[in-house]
Amino acid sequence: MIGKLIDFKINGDNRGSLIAIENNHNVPFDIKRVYYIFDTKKDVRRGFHAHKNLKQLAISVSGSCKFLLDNGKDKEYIELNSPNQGLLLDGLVWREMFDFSEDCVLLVLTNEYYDENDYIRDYSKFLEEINND
Ligand code: T46
Repeated sequence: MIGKLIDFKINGDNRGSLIAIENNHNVPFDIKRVYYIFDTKKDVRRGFHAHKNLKQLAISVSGSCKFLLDNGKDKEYIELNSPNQGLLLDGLVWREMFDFSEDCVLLVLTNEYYDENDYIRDYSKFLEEINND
């Protein structure tokens, strides 16, 4: 698999559910940044880039969305539709996100601060990077 799915333990009782995420325990990196994507308009596709070094864990804490992942050789489609499942993205992976439900809140944890220089936003440059890797 290009992306790795991680299942989180649900601490549930008669009041409801709670999930805890901890640095280097159930997330395999130190978390430096958290962002979330919400209110995505109908039929919008986002992403269209790869990262040179960033590690990320994406969780659809509400609703659902789909990822297309591409490592330059293979492609895979993953649907995130559960707050107890995270998608780990590590290494050179082209990603696109689509089919966001109206209520989707996509939470993303990362191991680095935001750095536009880490993005590869051109697919042919992405393939060049893969071949130089
Ligand atoms: C990724 C996918 C899953 C910031 O100012 N700080 C941030 O931490 C981020 C992530 C973005 N921004 C700014 C940059 C743009 O002006 O927010 C705007 C939207 O970002 P972008 O077009 O990169 O969003 P997506 O949905 O295409 O991609 C995002 C992440 O950028 C990316 O790292 O892997 O979600």
